[in-house]
Amino acid sequence: MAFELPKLPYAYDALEPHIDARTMEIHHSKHHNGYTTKLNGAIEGTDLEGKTIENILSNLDLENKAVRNNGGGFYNHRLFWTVMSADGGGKPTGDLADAINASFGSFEAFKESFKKAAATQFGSGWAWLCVHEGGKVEICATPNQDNPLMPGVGCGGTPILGVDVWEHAYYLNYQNRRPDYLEAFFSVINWSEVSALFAQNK
Ligand code: MN3
Repeated sequence: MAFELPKLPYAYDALEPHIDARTMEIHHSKHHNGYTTKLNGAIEGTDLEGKTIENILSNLDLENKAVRNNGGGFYNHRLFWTVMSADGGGKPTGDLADAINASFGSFEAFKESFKKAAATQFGSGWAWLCVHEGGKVEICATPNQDNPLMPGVGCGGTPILGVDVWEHAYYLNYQNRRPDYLEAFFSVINWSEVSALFAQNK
């Protein structure tokens, strides 16, 4: 079974004005589609074919650049679409809110740390909120399409929130103003989905 580009769970314009429709369309139909196609090409006929993306990335040989870049790109964007929503924003509640308070002291302190990790990732990459076994949450950032599932990369654990800071994610609307894009991202975070991922992976 080859990997398939997942459908967006909303229309391209659903996240406006925070993330514009043109950016979403290009990002999903060109960038994510490209990673998916190249991932399938990279694993075809190898012993990685038929494995889950989580299994592939968790056991990745980092020297396998085609799978590292395109498998990471496939997984990262698949997560990214689901952690945003037209009726997102606000704050997490329940167990996730407790875990965030335990690690960072407050939601506001978490938000500042997350935005800082994303804003200071040099060049292209991602910032993550990850959950470890036992429920501790941690922030980290990774370059390019790396992610914390990859052995020895980032903070480990399972990503439950990620923000894409490649320029293709924001340049049309925000040009070089990455901090403005990050503030806008917080207006569309789907905390109910992030909470569900926390509960599944803690
Ligand atoms: Mn991207």
